Amino acid sequence: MSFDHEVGRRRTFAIISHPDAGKTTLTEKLLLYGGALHIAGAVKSRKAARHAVSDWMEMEKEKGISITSSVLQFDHEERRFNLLDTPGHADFSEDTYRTLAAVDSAVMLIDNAKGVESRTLKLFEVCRLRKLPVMTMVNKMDRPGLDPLDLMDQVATTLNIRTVALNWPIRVENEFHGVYDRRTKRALLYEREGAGTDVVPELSMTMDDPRLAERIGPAAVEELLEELELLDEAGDPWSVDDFLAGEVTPFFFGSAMTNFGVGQLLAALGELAPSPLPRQSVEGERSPNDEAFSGFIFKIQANMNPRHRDRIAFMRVVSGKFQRDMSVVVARSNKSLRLKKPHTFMASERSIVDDAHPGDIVGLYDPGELRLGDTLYVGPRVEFRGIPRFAPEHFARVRLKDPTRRKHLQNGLTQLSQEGTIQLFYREGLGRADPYLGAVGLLQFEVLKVRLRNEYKTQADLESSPYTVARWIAGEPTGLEWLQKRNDYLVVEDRYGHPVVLSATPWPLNYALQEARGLELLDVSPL
Ligand SMILES: Nc1nc2c(ncn2[C@@H]2O[C@H](COP(=O)(O)OP(=O)(O)OP(=O)(O)O)[C@@H](O)[C@H]2O)c(=O)[nH]1
Ligand SMILES: [Mg+2]
Repeated sequence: MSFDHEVGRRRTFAIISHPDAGKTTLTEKLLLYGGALHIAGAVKSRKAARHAVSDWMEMEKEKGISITSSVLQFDHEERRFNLLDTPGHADFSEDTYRTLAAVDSAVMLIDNAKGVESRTLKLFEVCRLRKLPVMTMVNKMDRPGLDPLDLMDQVATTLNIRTVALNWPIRVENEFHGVYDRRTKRALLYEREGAGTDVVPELSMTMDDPRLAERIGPAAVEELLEELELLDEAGDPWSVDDFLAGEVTPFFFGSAMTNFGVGQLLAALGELAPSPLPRQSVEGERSPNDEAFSGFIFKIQANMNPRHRDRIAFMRVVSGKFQRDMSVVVARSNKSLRLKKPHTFMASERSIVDDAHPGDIVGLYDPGELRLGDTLYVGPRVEFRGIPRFAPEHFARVRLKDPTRRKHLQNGLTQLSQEGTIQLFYREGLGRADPYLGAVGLLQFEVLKVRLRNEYKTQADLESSPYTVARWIAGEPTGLEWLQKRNDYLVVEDRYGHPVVLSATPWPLNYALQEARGLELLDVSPL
């Protein structure tokens, strides 16, 4: 297969939504329909011995929520998919934002009974900033919910984007029978069999097929025809270009739990979602078809597999061909690094890869040389813009129960902060001892404690601290000097030595902005 063909057949996308809309369930079902899984394990069913493939972390299995994003690669028909399942919980939004930097499109899930929720809005805004094309899947159609037209209207008005239904639900009195595919003009009726662990049998037919009326009744067929006519007349026309430009989102209706509509979504992803896109770098645009290899790190995860205590850096290939054992340059440090034993992923299962193409996500063994946002390249220098950190809103200090474990604690804090689990802020004159821990959401602290205990055998208590605001200090040096001269402002440093000011309320910072000449305060870390 030629290089260009390899690039063209790849689809790299993330699934995003408010918590509990069904991302992990849909992920499993896409794998099932993609032929990568034989039996889908029930998400959150505690009795079942199997757990969702992408919720692999101990705490995820216990709580039934996703805490960290998962990478899954599979082939289906002509395509190679790189799917990233993201956590919906706001406390883990930094992880989700990083993941969105690595994909070319997103599937936004909406719970049919709830419509657009707070996280839906936030995540959609990030997609818009990154100009990502977004497909919308209305999930849980097996249960009663809002009117499909109202849902489309809600998305259009609250998210300010045009909507076009590419399939339409066939429902009679809240019983979900299947979908009408508006592009092929065929009705797909599913058999209600089993619990969604296998691909469900489906019947495809034209609208005048007598089997349709037999199944849902002639009155329901009439009603469906009217709805479809209304969509044809009043709805926006479908345009792939508008979708790729982020101006319109196609709608799909389905039920990840019963597998209804999952096959259609997968087919649409293969057909409509963009193949790998160029990326902006300091040196200009880098096209996937460029021969020189480049990629960037968007996620670092230590101890994924308790049997291998190692750190994996997840790289998105941007251009050129990646090969096992190749030597690359790390743009930040200018150091050369040999990439031994690279992996592809099926959540926590990994297998060694010999090569990879633009769009692929590769897991690299990180000997401690890599950071979030790092660019790796071969040939002419290229540096992609890094991945920002968000200002924490919760702060704590660590109280160690057993002082002999101090080294392990330091080690754990450093590694986990490099992954982005928490952020560390150091005080002047104290070196790296006793840092402030910062988190965007409180659950991050819970994850930290559990991981310190399980992975670093360190029992630590967290003592919360009164700070709620952190701002990176930028602008003229006079601004920083003004803050440092006063003893009522706490100035600390992040891992890279950038000065940061912490405060219990926003007011003192507003005052400083008025008084300190040349001071700028940022709520996202400078790159
Ligand atoms: N009735 C119904 N329930 C569903 C459907 N899809 C998912 N669920 C249920 O919704 C709950 C949440 O599903 P998950 O797949 O864990 O949701 P998620 O979006 O991954 O959640 P987070 O990762 O924690 O944000 C589970 O109890 C699922 O069984 C569906 O199509 N119909
Ligand atoms: Mg999940």
